[in-house]
This record gives sequence, C-alpha cells and structure tokens, in this order.
Amino acid sequence: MFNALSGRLQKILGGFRSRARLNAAEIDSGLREIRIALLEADVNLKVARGFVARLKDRLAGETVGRALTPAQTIIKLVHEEMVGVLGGEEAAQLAATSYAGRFSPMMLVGLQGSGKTTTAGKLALRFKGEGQKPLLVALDLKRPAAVEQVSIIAEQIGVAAYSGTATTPVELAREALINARKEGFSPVLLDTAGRLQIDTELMDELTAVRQLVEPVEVFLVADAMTGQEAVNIARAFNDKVALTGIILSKFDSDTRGGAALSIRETVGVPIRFVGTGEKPDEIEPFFPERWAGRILGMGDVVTLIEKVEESIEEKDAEAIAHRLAKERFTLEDFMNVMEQTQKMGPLSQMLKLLPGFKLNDEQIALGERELVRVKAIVRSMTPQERRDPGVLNAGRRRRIAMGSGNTVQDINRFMRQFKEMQKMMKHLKKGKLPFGKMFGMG
Ligand SMILES: Nc1nc2c(ncn2[C@@H]2O[C@H](COP(=O)(O)OP(=O)(O)OP(=O)(O)O)[C@@H](O)[C@H]2O)c(=O)[nH]1
Ligand SMILES: [Mg+2]
Repeated sequence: MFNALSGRLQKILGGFRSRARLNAAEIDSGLREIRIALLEADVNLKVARGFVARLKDRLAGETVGRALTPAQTIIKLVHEEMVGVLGGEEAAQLAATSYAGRFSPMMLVGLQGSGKTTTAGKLALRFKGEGQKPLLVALDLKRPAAVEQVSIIAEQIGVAAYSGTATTPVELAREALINARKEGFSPVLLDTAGRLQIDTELMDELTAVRQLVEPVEVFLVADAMTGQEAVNIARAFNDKVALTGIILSKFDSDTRGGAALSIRETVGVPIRFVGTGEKPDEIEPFFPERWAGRILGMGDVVTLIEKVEESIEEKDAEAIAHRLAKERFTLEDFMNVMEQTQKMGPLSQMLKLLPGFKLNDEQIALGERELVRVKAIVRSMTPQERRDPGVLNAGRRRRIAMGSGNTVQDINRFMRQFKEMQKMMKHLKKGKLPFGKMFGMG
C-alpha cells in the first residue's frame, strides 16, 4: 500500500532536506511535485488540490521556528496535512471505541466480493478478544453458500452464528436481534448481501434493515484496490444508508492508495479499520497519524522534529547562539548541547530517526561509544580548561588522558575535532544546532 506514493514523496522531501535554505520558486516546484505524486497515487483531484493549497497557505504563514530548518518545517506541515486528510484525531478515537456494556447491532454493507463476510468475522474476533460476546448473522439469503460461509467462519474463530428460519433479510434481522438480546449477545454483526453494482433493490433492502435494527455502526466494506471507484461507491452508499465508517479491505495489496487518501474528504466518513489479509486476525484500527508516518517513510522524523523544538530550551539556545556569534563556542557549550541532545532520548534512537543519516547499527554503536568517551574527556577538564582549551599543554593532556581512561592521542584527536567544530559553528545561523555534525556523522 502506498509504495509508489511513499517513494515519490520521500524523494521530493529528501530533495528539500539537503538544502539549507529554500526560495519561493523551489518551494513552488516542490508543491507542484507533491500534487503530481498525489494524483499519480490516484488521489481525487479536489483532494490533491486542497492538500497542496492548504500546504501553500500554511507555508506562507509559517515563521520558520528557530529550531527547524525550512525543509523540516515543510516535512512537518506535509505530515500534519496528511494526518488531516486521512481523518485526523477523530478517526483514531473512533477506531478505539469499544462497545462493551451496551446492546450494539452493527451492519456491514458493500459490493460483491468486497470482503464483508470476512470482515464481519474479523470484527467478531476482535470483540471476542475484548471479552465481549459477539454474534454473527448472515442476512445474505440470495447466495446459497453465504449462510454456510458465515457458519464456517464463526466456527473457525469460536463465536456464535445465528441461523434462523425467516425468508427475508428484514425478518431475519428482527429474529436475530430478539434472540441476541435474550441470549446476551453483543455486538451483533449483520453481514448483508453484496451486488455487482449499486442498485435500488439492494439499497431499499439495506434501508429497511437499517431502519429496523437502528445499528450503532454501519460499516461500508470497500476494496482498497478499486481506487477512485471506492470513493464513488462510498458516496453512493453513504447517500442511501448513512454510513458511520469505512473499512478498507485488501489494504495488503499493492494499490496506489488513492482511495484511502480521498474518502474522508470527499465522502465525509472516516476510515475506521483496514483489512490486511485473508485471515481472521488480519485487521487493524486505522490510525491516520501512523499511516501518515508510514507514507512519508521517515520513521518518526516528525516526532523528532517536535522533540527538537521542545527540548532546546529557548534561553540555552539563545545563550549558545550568542556565544556563537562571538565565535566563542566553548567546551562548556559543547557539554550543554550534548546534555540537551540526550534529553531527547538515547542517541541510537535519535540517529535512527534522522532520515539524512544512513547509519547501520555498528556505526551507531560506534557513535555512542564516542559520545561516552568525549564526555569523559570533557569531564576530566577543569572549568578553566573548558573555557580556554589553549592552556592544554602536554602535562594537562596527560592528566586528562589518565582521568578519562584515554590515551594522549585520543585527547589530541578530540581537541582537533573540537577546533573543527568551533570553525563550523562560526558559519551557523542562530539557534540551528547540527547534532549530526557534532558527532562527526553529518
Ligand atoms: N488479501 C485480502 N483478501 C481479503 C481481505 N478481505 C477479504 N479478502 C478476500 O476477498 C474475497 C471476498 O471476501 P468476502 O468476505 O467473501 O466478500 P463479501 O463482500 O462477503 O462477498 P459477497 O458476500 O459475495 O458479496 C475472499 O477471497 C477474501 O478472502 C483482505 O483484507 N485482504
Ligand atoms: Mg459475503
């Protein structure tokens, strides 16, 4: 899912990342590329346009935070917009809703072969796992094997299936609900018949069932592989039977993802679950934030960006920036920056989050050992030595080496690196701290 889109967006955003500054033309062309990437992923035209227009507006209004580069700002905004298009906070909330403690009929509707029956089983298994007592009901009386299919699934996952005597879906639903109340079953999952296309007969039947059972949920099960068509189907079903949520099945297939990115905005109904395979446990609640992260393929770079913003306390950054301006970045500042960095979490985790660094575990481990060594060296210095490394003669270097468990060569090497760092700092703008470069990994 989303592979092509994900690749394209990462390339576009990656292009931004290598630049220290971005001019208006570069941003414009980047936005245009984002729009094309969305359209090629089969995202609805209006949705793609809206996405880029909002991004542009927000970029114009954004004062680039002192802790973020322009590229990081763009990544942050693209991520936020992506979360919004996928359904924002609301969808995540709904996905986590539990129906324990109240009688909860739920309908599953959708076209033929979209995955309704499979999904009914998956939901039943989830509810069972939450300690509830779900009941599966096959309201599909057209296809001879449909009732049989439901009982097989029910048996497989160890939940009850209702088999009644009524000959119409409405009658059968009535029977099933009476029975479910009496026996203490809930939720009651009503699996309905599919059609090749939307037709009035089907819609009338579903409307009648809906009116009778007053379901707490009406889920449309839509095949993610059908792309834009899923959007049209969702709109039609929503007009007729008022959906409460969409379950995108076959999310495990390699589709372009347009349906997932368009449905919320064009139909106004959130995606609640995604089916990720044929097996009964292959379903997951749909969390927009997580999917946005996966699409942008940046691990948790956005989280990292937020952490950077939070943890560089304004006054520290200010003080360091001030000294930078005077070209006096000292070893004390260096320690300070390292402590700030470590507040954000273990270095190994941080480096993995930084998309710019293609580091393997070995290199990361090396970086961590280096960090420990460097801290020991600086800790073995006197305050005077930290402020003014110029006083470090051979005798002092020997003492520091002994004190920190290093050789004099190690101390010399670190002091050379530190000089480089000081030089680099001179060129830096206020408040931007190149963590990677500080550890020799930039
Ligand atoms: N890979 C994959 N296959 C799925 C998923 N959900 C359903 N399927 C498959 O899709 C096919 C149709 O699934 P059903 O659950 O029978 O579909 P339905 O909507 O009940 O079909 P009708 O009752 O005929 O309208 C089956 O082969 C399922 O195994 C999914 O999330 N991933
Ligand atoms: Mg079915």
